[in-house]
Amino acid sequence: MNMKLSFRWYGEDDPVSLRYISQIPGMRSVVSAIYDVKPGEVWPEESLKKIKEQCEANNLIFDIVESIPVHEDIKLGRNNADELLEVYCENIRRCAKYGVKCVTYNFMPVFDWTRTQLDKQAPDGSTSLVMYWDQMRGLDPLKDDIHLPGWDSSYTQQQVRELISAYGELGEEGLWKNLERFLTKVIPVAEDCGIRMAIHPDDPPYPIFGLPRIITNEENLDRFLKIVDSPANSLCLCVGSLGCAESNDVVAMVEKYAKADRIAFMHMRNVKIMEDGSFEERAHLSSCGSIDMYKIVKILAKNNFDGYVRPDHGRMIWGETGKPGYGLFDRALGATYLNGLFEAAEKEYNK
Ligand SMILES: [Mn+2]
Repeated sequence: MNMKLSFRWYGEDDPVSLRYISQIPGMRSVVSAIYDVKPGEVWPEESLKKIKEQCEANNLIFDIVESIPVHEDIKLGRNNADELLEVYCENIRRCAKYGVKCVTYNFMPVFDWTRTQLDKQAPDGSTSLVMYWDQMRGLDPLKDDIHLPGWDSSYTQQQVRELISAYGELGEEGLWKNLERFLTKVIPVAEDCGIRMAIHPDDPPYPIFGLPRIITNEENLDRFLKIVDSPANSLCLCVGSLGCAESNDVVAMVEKYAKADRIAFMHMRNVKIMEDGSFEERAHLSSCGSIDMYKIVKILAKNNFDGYVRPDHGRMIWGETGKPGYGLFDRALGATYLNGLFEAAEKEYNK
């Protein structure tokens, strides 16, 4: 197949073993990172070498990183940003040295993603991540102690408040300016070492608690790609993140950016948008959610997409426990579903 099927692995502490991942039909690449080093610190080469070897021992390739986190001080453009950018570039060089071809990251202030519940039970007994506005409304992080699932628990409430007000002052244009500074420094380094940088959209793609969000819609993705017009400056097109805002036409976005060869990585997951704009993560199948996976895969195949694809979050099914969204079973079902769609579409369009 043209596309490169991949699976996220959280390292040795991940309850899902590389051996199990290697047993999924068609599985090629492992998406991982050095998770025990803080943002802003250099990744030890021994750790990268170890992942590479562990993957190879299981007949898998470690060639995609998710993610090298961007330090808040880079996003805020603070005094130490230049030093931190230097570290960031060094990490890109080190990843390249151990065979990495694609690096995912995001430019979201403070929180990587926001959900209100991680184990919402569906009628069939499976559980998944959800974002319900009626659980969200009335929460004010500047006044209340909030512990939403998935938020970095290493911050104290006081630190969260300080960060939120710093981003409030920075605003969207300030964040754009700091993103431009990041790209101007990082993309030439990535180009030099043969890595495609793939920005992950904001999840969800609209403001939460007044924090600025910029990687959210077509207009902003266009603006982002123009800052540095190079394939090394590409997208991690997460259909579930962009697709949980009804205003985003994800199918049209995939078409536009696949044609332009600006998608390095596809995150495939389905969400069901509810009437009030809340959303539930669902099984990958098109009929389970609001996103037409087959249409998206056909577009990719038509455009000879040869980048990375991974089944994004899965539900917890068959009694599995572990990291919410990152169990083995439902993501493996997602992978085989995607294999089927891609085989059909690639045979149809690449005769
Ligand atoms: Mn994603």
